[in-house]
Amino acid sequence: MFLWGTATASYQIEGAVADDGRGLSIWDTFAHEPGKVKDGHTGDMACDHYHRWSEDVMLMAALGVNSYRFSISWPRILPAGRGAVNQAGLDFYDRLVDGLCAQGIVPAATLFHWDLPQALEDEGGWLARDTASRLADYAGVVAARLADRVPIWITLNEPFVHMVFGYALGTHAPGRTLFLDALPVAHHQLLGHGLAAQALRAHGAQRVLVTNNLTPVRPASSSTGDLRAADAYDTLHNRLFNDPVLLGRYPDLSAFGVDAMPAVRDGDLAVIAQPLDGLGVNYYNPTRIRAPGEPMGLPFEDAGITGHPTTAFGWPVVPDGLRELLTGLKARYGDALPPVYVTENGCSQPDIPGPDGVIDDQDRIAFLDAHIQAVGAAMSEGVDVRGYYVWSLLDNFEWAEGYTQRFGLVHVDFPTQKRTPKASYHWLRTRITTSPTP
Ligand code: GBH
Repeated sequence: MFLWGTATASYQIEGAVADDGRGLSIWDTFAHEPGKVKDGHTGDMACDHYHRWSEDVMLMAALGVNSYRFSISWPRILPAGRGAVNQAGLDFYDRLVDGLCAQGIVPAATLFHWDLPQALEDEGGWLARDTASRLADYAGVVAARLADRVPIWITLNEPFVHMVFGYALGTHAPGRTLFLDALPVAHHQLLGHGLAAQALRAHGAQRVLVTNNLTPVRPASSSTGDLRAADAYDTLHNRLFNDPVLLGRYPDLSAFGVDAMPAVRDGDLAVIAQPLDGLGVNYYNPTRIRAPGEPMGLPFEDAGITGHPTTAFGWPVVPDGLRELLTGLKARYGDALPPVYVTENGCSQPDIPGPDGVIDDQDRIAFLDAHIQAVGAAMSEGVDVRGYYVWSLLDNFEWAEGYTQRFGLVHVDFPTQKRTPKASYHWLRTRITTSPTP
């Protein structure tokens, strides 16, 4: 059965940040620091999903999806990041999972979607090797309670984006600006993935995945300089996170003046590269890269994709990039590529109310239609794709953009928390029921 789903993440929808013993995450800290998030928005209330989860499950049931990808808030389960387990936090996910199962919706749980317990950040966050072991402990705790009903587990969401935005550039929590010194964050997350995968399996998880944010990289021209730059970017964005997991080795980082991946110890790669049941792929857009104008900095420069429409966020809309990405994975990894799950794809669009008051998000419909067709094309070219999840079910807290970017199939009026399905929601229901595969 092909999995059609919607995806969300804990800090982006739950709110209830002080309820039932939840601890602080790095996003609570970051969002409350003036100037970090647009308009001073925070996830304090978000979509109030913590209290409105059953309404949200019914929205999914009526949409007709057969799977739901959500993330578990680590500081709800382990308020201090380690040690004492907060049963009330586990109870929340227990209720949610039962509610999903009652509607025939397969739960797919992500362990880490960027909301690290603040207590672990105080001990170094992902710069500290110990955080990898803490992720594994947390994985064991949640799987012991939920793996009897949650068949699909995703260890990490987009470790590239967390490293770059959180630790290299500082535009996301925890707001560090370490540039290339952030590389240990990649290794420690990947080690955490491997250790958590072992813990999940030990507690009965059926399918263990890791989700990477991937982008097909297009050189701006066929000049040697542009080709070399594109290769360097591909190495940093894609291969740094795929190769260790799928091939058991890091790519050559010499273009970055790095002769060996830092923080790696004997045996780590064997832990990272244990068999996976699927690769989660989040796709938003391709990247066009040229040689750097200035030779001292990074070995690439973003040339920008031109000649395509853009979303409200300014991201180019290139559906064929998803086919290119999926077939490219198959070409590069061959039999080492496990089944692929598109664990996020979607776009932001401003509200355009139609005559009946329903948000008439035709651009989102066109976006989803074309990207689903791209998945279908990749499948007919031999890529084993098992699922497609729309980002996102609800308009939600879009990280540094606060509530200014709306990605939902369902509109949320934040002051009242009223949910109203958009035109795209109705379109997707028809699309899913008309044909069971992309
Ligand atoms: C995902 O990240 C996250 O998992 C999710 O939490 C988030 O809400 C969602 O996507 C929407 O943002 O500068 O034009 O080349 C997405 C990571 C990183 C993808 C920046 C697009 C740049 C586009 N994004 N990237 S562009």
